[in-house]
Amino acid sequence: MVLYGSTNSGHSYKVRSFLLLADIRHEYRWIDLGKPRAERSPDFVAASKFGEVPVLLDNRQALCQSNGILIYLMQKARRFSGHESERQAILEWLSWEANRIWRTQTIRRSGAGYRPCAPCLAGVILTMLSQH
Ligand SMILES: N[C@@H](CCC(=O)N[C@@H](CS)C(=O)NCC(=O)O)C(=O)O
Repeated sequence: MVLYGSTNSGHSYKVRSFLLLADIRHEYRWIDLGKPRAERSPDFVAASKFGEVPVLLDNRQALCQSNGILIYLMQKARRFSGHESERQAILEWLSWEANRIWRTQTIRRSGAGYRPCAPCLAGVILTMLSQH
């Protein structure tokens, strides 16, 4: 597996955390979000449907959207999937969290005058995640 991600991205952080915690072998390819999208590595540009990280390559299949990737990994690796009675709660938490990240990013971007991916969520989200 190959994970395209960035240390400035909370969305990437979630997927990388899963891979590391579940001990899944993968290659991590760091994408410089400070570069214009067209100048990022051609393999990433080809794999990334929305031009964003994270993207997980598995058997030539390019998966995007962090929570979609988490659910894929959960099913494939049979890790962190919880008991059947907990599945709905897992989906609820993933949906709750996606909305929180989106809002935080939007607030940061508007504060930064809508520069493309203002040092993303780094400060805010990574700090938040590290505290839990
Ligand atoms: N909904 C997507 C959001 C991904 C996203 O916003 N990624 C940002 C980094 S945190 C990105 O790659 N931005 C690229 C850019 O702005 O050029 C997910 O959950 O994966």
